[in-house]
Amino acid sequence: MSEIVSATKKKKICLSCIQPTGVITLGNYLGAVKNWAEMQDDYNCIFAVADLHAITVRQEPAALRKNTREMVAILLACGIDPERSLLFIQSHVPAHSQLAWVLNCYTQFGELSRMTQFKDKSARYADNINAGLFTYPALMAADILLYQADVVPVGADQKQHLEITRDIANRMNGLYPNLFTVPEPFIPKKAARVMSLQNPDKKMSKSDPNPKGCIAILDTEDQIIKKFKSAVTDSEAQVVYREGKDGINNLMSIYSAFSGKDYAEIEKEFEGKGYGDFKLAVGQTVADALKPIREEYDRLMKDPAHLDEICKNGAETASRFAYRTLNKVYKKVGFLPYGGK
Ligand code: ATP
Ligand code: LTN
Repeated sequence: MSEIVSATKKKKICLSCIQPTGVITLGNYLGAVKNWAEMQDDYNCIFAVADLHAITVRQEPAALRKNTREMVAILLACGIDPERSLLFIQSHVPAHSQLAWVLNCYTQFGELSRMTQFKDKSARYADNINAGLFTYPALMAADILLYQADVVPVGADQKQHLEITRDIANRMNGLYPNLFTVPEPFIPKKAARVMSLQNPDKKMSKSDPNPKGCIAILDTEDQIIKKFKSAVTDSEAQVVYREGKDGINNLMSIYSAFSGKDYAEIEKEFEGKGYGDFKLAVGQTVADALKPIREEYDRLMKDPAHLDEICKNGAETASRFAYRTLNKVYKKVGFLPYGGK
């Protein structure tokens, strides 16, 4: 028994979050959520729905509420197990906003100005370049550092945000020793960046206005196969992974992530066959893999009270961990404790 306890104690902490901005895409699934589910045995996992981050882009309140609850059901349907992992909603644990403020004061304007996500999003939402969009990485750093996370599984697009988190942690540890664990990114080798099926030079994104380029995890088999059939490729008609063949490379990477086959095996499997056969095989493989998730999601959505209960329990436990770190930070930066002690 004591062996089991000490083995459990040694497990590293894994943390990640996702914004409730719509149904997750194949990109979110392969780049992030599928890995989260697989990490639950080896790590103490913490997952949150980042609703505070979502309002950096204008949200319709009723839609945000609906998307937040749906995201919880999606994560559960993808295999996140509340018996083994903490699952909660970011705004339910106020320590995230509280630590974010402190970290804002230890983050430089210059380093925030270099964030590519800020540049992309401020170009896309030019009429709402708000301060939250700019300081988004400080809130993300708070999410991670509050729980002293060792690893953060994310897609390749979040690498820069993890680097700034590490910089903030190191900077604060330099001033106040042993304050934070400096987290490592965990970025999958395959499908770390799934591209749009219509614009293979753009990442697949859940807020893409063109639904044809994007596979939503809850799409039906027919929708999935249709979207893969109309995926943009090239005129070479050869299934090989090579620079310049962005469309085919993307499909091969998706197929590889689901089938476990490497690129050489895939090239061999489709030697002498056209793109039509290949696209159909990828579409069918994806549809088969996503079907059980869709069915489980439908089942979970029939009982919203159960979803809310999971979030409440998750937030209560998360708060205990979070306030331990927040209190330590408040003390180190020099805030007089409440009650004077
Ligand atoms: P939005 O369109 O609202 O900005 P998004 O689709 O980019 O959303 P996020 O909520 O920002 O998704 O990201 C959730 C997780 O999915 C992150 O870990 C991110 O790195 C990963 N991710 C997002 N898009 C992709 C993609 N195309 N390929 C691989 N991983 C991705
Ligand atoms: N910024 C991330 C979502 C996110 C996150 C986090 C990821 C918010 N807080 C903490 C990892 C750890 C995104 O847009 N994908």
